[in-house]
This record gives sequence, structure tokens and C-alpha cells, in this order.
Amino acid sequence: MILRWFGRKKPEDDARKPETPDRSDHAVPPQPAPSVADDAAATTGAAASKTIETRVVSEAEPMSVPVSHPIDTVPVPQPLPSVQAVEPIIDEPPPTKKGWFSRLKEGLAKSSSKLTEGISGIFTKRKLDDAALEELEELLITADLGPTTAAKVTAELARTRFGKEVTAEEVKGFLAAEIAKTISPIAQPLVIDPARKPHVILLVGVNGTGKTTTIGKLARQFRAEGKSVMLAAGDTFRAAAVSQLKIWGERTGCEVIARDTGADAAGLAFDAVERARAQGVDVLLIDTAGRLQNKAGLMDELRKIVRVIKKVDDSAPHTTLLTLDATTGQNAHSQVEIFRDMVNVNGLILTKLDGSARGGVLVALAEKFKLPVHAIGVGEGVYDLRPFDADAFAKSLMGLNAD
Ligand SMILES: Nc1nc2c(ncn2[C@@H]2O[C@H](COP(=O)(O)OP(=O)(O)O)[C@@H](O)[C@H]2O)c(=O)[nH]1
Ligand SMILES: [Mg+2]
Repeated sequence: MILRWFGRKKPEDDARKPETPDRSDHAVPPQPAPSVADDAAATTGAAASKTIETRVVSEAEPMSVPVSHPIDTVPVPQPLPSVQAVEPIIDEPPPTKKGWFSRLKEGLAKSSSKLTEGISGIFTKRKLDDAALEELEELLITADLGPTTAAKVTAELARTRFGKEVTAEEVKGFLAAEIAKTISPIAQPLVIDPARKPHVILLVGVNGTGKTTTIGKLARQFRAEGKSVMLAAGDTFRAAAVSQLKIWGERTGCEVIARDTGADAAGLAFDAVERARAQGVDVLLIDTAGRLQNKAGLMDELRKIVRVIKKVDDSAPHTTLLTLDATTGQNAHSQVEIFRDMVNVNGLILTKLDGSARGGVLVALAEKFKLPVHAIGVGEGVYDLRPFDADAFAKSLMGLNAD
């Protein structure tokens, strides 16, 4: 691999060609590997003077990975570019910010008030009978928890309390515990495999669900852990998407691999993986487009991205994360199905749990798809990504306080 940086041609380079995406920079004459000084030159005015080093690589600055020139013109090997600075970024959220739990609780207020008011209506000085159980089951279904969970938790309530007088408070506590049991197996942190350099994370999801924002938040988190992170602006469809990612790169001190609008996303992803590998970067986060209105086109594009990434590392992408907007409720089910059919989604991030979320849907998704939820978004800021805590989530869904 390293040899490729020095311009030697490997036999598989040719074999790979037909599947290798459009890399107009192949024609670029050999160039030395970029030095830190080059990097500084590539940063824009204000950013260059910051202590955090940010590099934005664009079409104008061709990837300096010369791959095909005769052996006899191989330049004298030069040192690889240094792995980007990995000093942890300043990592204290502004102290005035509302705590994440209260934001989560506020975000879930719409769901939780529906549930708690419903439960209070059903269980006012009343024995737990069949009619009450049926009403409760219906309430849970209309609050997006899904028929399976609704039937399971009401059956469990009947098993332990049937014929007894139960209070609304008791029912809420019971449901919170049952819901926590259902969702705790999917509450799994996103683990970065240190053996992978890079650990490749592909972000997929419908436009507006929070892919790019989540990349920024994840980048901050990994940088704060001292990891080196590279971002790839694979949503080449919209100019705004590329500049949005560049801004996140500047904020978090991460190199951004970007090309002009309309460029081949798979080609960009391919170059990003090669570059991250050559630099020994810990984590590569790849953004993608999410135009569901052209489902066939999107499927082709995402599959091609995955295919070409595998040309560099056949175990990649190591994590394919689907972002789901929690305010869209039931629609999340079909989004999981659609993206799971396109690419091998193996983790979820639920975003916008701070704003009028329909949180019940997370419980139904857990039951149906059993995909790990690695984190939840509770705001637009860089600190607003939290590990998914099953217990805290279940309690706030039932309008209860955390311990
Ligand atoms: N309230 C809130 N807004 C979010 C969250 N995540 C993303 N957003 C906002 O949702 C909008 C779309 O996000 P973006 O990352 O551009 O979505 P993408 O099209 O999937 O890349 C932006 O305005 C974000 O600031 C979140 O967790 N909470
Ligand atoms: Mg985006």
C-alpha cells in the first residue's frame, strides 16, 4: 500500500481499472506527497491561522497519489505525510446549555404526554380487567410502539397484576421498565476497531435526516478521544452539502476530502479510503446523498460506493449507519427497509429526539429490526450527540424523571 504513495505501479492497479471509478487525477503527473506546509497552504485564510489544522482537499488540489508512471521515473521515496495532528479538541460543552436529559424529555414530551394522559385516563381507581388492558394496548400502538411490543407489555402487566387495583403511576413505572428491557439489547456504543486504519463509517439516510450533522458530531467525539479523523463529502449532488461538511471539518479539525458538485461520489470515496489508509487515519466518515425521489439512482450510487471502497479494503465499510429523523414517526420503518435493501445497514442513529419526536417508534424499530442504535441526536450543536441510554429513554418516554 505504502508503495503506491511513492508512485510504484502495483499489478492489481491495472486489474482494478474497470471497476475503478472515474479518477481524472490519474493523469496528473507524479507529485511528491503533500507536506504539512502544503496543508497549511490549502487551508483558507482564517482557518490557516488557527491552531487546529484543517485541510480541505478539492478538485483544484488533486489527490497526490500518483499511481501510474514508469518505474524508471519513480521519484526518490519521501516520507509519508505526517498523520494529521490528533491533539484532542477543546471538549467542554458550553456550561449554560440545558442538560441532554431535559432536552430529550422535552423532545419526547409530545409522545410522553399522549401516553401519560392516556394511562391516567384508563387507570383511575380501576381494577386491571380485560377492557383496561385492551385500551392500554391500543394506546401503545397509537403512540408508535408497534403491535408486538404493545401486546407483549400488556400481557406481562396482565400476568402480574390482573384483577388488582393499579394506579397510573404504577403502570407508567411498569411500562418504563418493560420498554427498557426491550430496547436495552440495541443500545450499543459505536466501537471503533483500532486494527482498522481507517475504520470506515458510511452514513446513509434520507435527505434532511441529519447525516452531515451527525458526521460533525461523531468527528468531534472521536477527535476528543484523540483519534485522527478524515471526512469525505460523498453527497456530491448538492453544493451546499459539500460546504456544510467543510465547515464541520474546520470546526473539528479534520481533513475533508471533497470534489466539485456533480463529481462521481464513488470515485471520491475510493480516493478518501486510499488517502486515509496511506496516512494511517483512525476513522474515515463518508457522507452520502439521500435522494429518495430517485430511488434506483440512489441505490446504484450507494452500491457503487460500497463496491469501490471494498477495492481498497474488502472488510469496509466497517459500519454503515442509517440516520432516522425521530420526528417522522412510522415512516422510519420503511426507511430502514429501503436502505437495508440498498446497503448493509448495521447501525442506526436517531436524530432530532429533542424536537417533537415521536419516540415510541424507536421501541418498535428495536423489536422489528434489532439493529443497534449507536447514538441519539438531541440538538443541532456539535455536542448534541449522546450514547443511547435505554433506561433514560424509556423513563422520559413515560414522562418519568431519571434516577
Ligand atoms: N433539533 C435537531 N436538529 C437536527 C439534529 N440533527 C440534525 N439536525 C438538523 O436537521 C437539518 C438537516 O440535517 P443534515 O445533517 O443537513 O441532514 P442530511 O441531509 O441528512 O445531511 C439541519 O438543519 C440540522 O441542523 C438533531 O439531533 N436535533
Ligand atoms: Mg447532508
